[in-house]
Amino acid sequence: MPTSGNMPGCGASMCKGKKKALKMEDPAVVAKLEEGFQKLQAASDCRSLLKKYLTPEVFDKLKGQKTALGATLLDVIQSGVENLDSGIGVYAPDADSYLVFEDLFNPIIEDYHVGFTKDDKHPASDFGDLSSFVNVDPEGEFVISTRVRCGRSLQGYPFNPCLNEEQYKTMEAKVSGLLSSLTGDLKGTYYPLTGMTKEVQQQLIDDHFLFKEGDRFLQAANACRYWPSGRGIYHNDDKTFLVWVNEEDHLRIISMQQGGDLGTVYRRMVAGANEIGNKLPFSRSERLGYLTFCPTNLGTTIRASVHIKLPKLAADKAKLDATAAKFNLQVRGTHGEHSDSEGGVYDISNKRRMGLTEFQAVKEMEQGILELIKIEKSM
Ligand code: ADP
Ligand code: DAR
Repeated sequence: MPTSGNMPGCGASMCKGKKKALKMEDPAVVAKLEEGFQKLQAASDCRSLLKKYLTPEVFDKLKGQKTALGATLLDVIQSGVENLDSGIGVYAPDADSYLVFEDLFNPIIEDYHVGFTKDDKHPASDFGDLSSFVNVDPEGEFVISTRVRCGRSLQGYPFNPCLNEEQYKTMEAKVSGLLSSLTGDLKGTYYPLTGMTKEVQQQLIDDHFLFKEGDRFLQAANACRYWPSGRGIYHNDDKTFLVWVNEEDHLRIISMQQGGDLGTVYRRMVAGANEIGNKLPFSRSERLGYLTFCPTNLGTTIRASVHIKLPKLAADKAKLDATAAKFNLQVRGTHGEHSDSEGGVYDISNKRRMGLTEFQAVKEMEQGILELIKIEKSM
């Protein structure tokens, strides 16, 4: 429910560049916004992009606006206000928020996506030559597993803060019905979170198949209401093809397997995304590419990662981070963002997702991982 209290309807996917700002006059929301802004201003140790780009001028310009669905600036910034240790600090409550609150989103997008300016346009989707990807670690010395995921939003539905329980359930029914028609390597079963035992759920999380629960950043963003209603996971028998339903995004389409065979993993994710996309209209912006709840996932929405051990490079974490950054790679802990490395295993993935094609993003990751392994071998 947007903070303005309006009951969300079905939000159309983003209009072609027209700003649809309405006047927001809810005094309770204005008061919370003023309080939140003062808190951000006072937080000298906050390093989020929200703090960096929510200047007094931008705040004054946006605080009185809302989208057609009733999403306000408070819906956008509340997670970053509550969690001052956020890296980004904002989420889009609906597709139109990227237009109505563009004075805040655009500089954040330009900063995170390495120079994707407000005048740039994300390229058409292009998965490229699927046969051109290699096994990044054929001898199996360093890479434990490889994963490629993309995010998708269903046209006609807003993002978490604007969804009601009925919509979560309708989306789950629509998606799980479609997934049941998948065949071959993609054939599998949908498991709703509702009714899943805690033991089964925890084992799926520990094995890196299922999303974690209780992410405080998502909770503060109003992304976990009615939990676990409408949420679940689909996977094939080998758990090499998985789909997350209504976690952070409407869909996360995931391919993963043991070892470093990036080509096989990528081809499976592309096949899954195409199969689902042929049956369900995805929400896509002419300028921003595929739309997602968090601006860090816009564009290709692709994160290609390896779980990898690089003991020599990782002996100096700062050096590992700096070396990875040279290849536009991001280093995370074993359980993804906001987690630590366990047993020397790091999750290393492409950082760039916007302003380049899916092929280029995964190729950048492939080349970067090959370079890291070469450096590790040379030490
Ligand atoms: P996202 O991929 O959407 O950013 P996370 O970073 O939270 O989400 O990762 C989701 C889950 O996927 C985590 O449990 C993480 O450990 C797991 N994961 C990510 N990369 C790999 C990989 N290469 N092999 C196995 N599990 C992985
Ligand atoms: N935790 C939020 C979001 C960062 C990007 N990760 C996502 N979208 N899962 C932050 O601002 O740090």
